[in-house]
Amino acid sequence: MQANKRIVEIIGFPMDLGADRRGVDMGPSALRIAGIEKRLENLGYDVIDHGDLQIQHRAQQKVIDTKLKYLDEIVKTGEVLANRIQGVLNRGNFPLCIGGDHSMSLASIAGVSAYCRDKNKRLGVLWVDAHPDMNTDQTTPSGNIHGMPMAASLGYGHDKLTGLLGFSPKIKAENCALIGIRSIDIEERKTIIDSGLEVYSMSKIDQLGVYNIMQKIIDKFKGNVDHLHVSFDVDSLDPRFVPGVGTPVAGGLSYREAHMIMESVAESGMMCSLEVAEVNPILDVQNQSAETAVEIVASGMGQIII
Ligand code: 4U7
Ligand code: MN
Ligand code: MN
Ligand code: MN
Repeated sequence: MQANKRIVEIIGFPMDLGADRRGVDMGPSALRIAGIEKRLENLGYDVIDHGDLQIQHRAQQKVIDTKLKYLDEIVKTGEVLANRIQGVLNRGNFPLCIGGDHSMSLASIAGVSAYCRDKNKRLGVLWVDAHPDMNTDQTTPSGNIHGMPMAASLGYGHDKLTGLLGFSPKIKAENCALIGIRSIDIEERKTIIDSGLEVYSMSKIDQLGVYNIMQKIIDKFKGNVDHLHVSFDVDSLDPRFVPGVGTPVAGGLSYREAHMIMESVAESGMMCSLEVAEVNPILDVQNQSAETAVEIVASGMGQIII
């Protein structure tokens, strides 16, 4: 976090059209109930919460392409979100997007990337997730767009997704790092290899430890990136601690490992935008997953920095 950016603008994106399992549209609400605003205020930020963007309900929609479910509404609302984020950054403030399923990232990264293009800044992305989200309409086993945002941001996939805001790619693979990964689809793997993305799987975390990996990632970003965007999918955490997520996968980050990732981010001082995706209150127990997500945001925003 840069010292001159003291205003955090929260944008809620109650999107659930990108996923099959229902309930992530209530994620923004759960994060607010878990006290996200107060938590940031306690860290010394001024917080403006813009409420939620309007998204058409599933009941008002039809699936036209089973390989790209709800494409049109995701693109339409994504454009609105992308423009909003650009606005926040142009005001010199810090955007915090709260979702919603991870198809949100198509838009948030598009907005951040457009801003970076204007300002001649090099964009880097840290992707914290159980999944690489590197599917395209050609490889997807589900047709769910929340499995595609990383691919689309790198320029893989359907034109309507890659072409958001009229340019592609939004990011360069060499300026990205993925961590927490433990569920990769067969065809998706090929796109990952083709892209050259740096993927730190759970297995790599077992071998090297989160701290060492994060030092490596931050070192790389330090030389090559001016604006670091962090995309945090809460299913990166182990479902034992965080049951309220869209797509739970066993064997995830421990509570402390997740914090260590975000504490390293905070320590680097490089993060200029953040999003939290896939909180699912329907599967949660007394809002504990949303509470954990809020704690993790606080770590990323400098909670432990004295
Ligand atoms: B999330 C999946 F097949 N890969 O594409 C797919 F396993 O944003 C899951 O990371 C995607 O939660 C998960 O549907 C998307 C599936
Ligand atoms: Mn307030
Ligand atoms: Mn994801
Ligand atoms: Mn995921």
